Amino acid sequence: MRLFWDEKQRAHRPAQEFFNGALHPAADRPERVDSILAALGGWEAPQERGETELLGALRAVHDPAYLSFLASAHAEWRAAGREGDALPYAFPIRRRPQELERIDARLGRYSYDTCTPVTEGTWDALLAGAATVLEALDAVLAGDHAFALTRPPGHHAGADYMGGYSYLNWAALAAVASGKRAAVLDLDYHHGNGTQDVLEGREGLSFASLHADPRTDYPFFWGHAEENGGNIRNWPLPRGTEADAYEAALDEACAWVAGRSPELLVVSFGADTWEGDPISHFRLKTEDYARLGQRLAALGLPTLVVMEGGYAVEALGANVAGFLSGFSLLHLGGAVAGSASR
Ligand code: SP5
Ligand code: ZN
Repeated sequence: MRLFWDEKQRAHRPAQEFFNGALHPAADRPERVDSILAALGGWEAPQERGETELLGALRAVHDPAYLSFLASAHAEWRAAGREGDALPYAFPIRRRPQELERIDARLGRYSYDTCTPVTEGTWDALLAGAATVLEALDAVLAGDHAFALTRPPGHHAGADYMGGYSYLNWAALAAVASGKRAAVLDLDYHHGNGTQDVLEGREGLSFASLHADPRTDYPFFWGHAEENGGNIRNWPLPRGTEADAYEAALDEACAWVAGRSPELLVVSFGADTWEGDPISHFRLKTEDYARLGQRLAALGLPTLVVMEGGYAVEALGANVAGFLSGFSLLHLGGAVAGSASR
């Protein structure tokens, strides 16, 4: 398992997000990566890739106008006389075709929630994230498993929208850029609505997700069992789900994935399924994650894991290391899987 991370991804530093009627400190803090970096050894930085190369790969997933918006949104926000992070507050209830100029209108057009600020360093962090994903994908295509420590996360971002702390869809980028028959398996607590939207109906690509039932949990409007069909398969699970029920659903998902005969597995891994996660409600324990990894490794597919959510900052390292240890050939550093279930 090769491990990839680019320090430039720290440049995305949201201050606050708005949900449940109030502003809260942003959950996706740069410090999220610290315990992951400390728990594992042998990190590699991606090679420098020019913005032209990165944009070329990103355009296979994202609308060019959306990418331009992301690149300039914070500067436009400042030009409008605002301070701090750019946050949307008004949304087109159905997409409407106007040429929008005002930054607030553009923010609403390209997002679906108030939890996903564009900060001064967001675009630089996103380019570094794309470079990290592409480097990890190269490692997988060359014969290793790889983990891309991506931050901000990606699975809520669609072709032309941000949301759920996500701006660019890392899993979709890897699946599409691979040129292979690829399956994305999403194990974040929240449904990977962006990945589903991008991959739905795309030849050779599949999407399976285990997540909290959207009748009770964010993102509410996607991930219901009725959405199953074609290349999409969802397993909504109730709040309080523990390892037994989770692994039973995972076995079904693995069987479905295998039936799609992919050449590549992309895992959207969120550690917000952990029992102590501050914004989530499953009850997986630190020692459970290695078994999840083993189940996926048993598929015998070249595997790229990208990082999604997980907000219990201190516990993230042990949970991620535990999951990746299921794939073996891993360089374990400080905190060994299972030793730090805080
Ligand atoms: C990648 C990822 O995990 N994104 C998650 C986005 C969730 N944002 C919505 C926050 C609403 C959380 N509800 C908190 C309840 C606290 N008791
Ligand atoms: Zn999540």
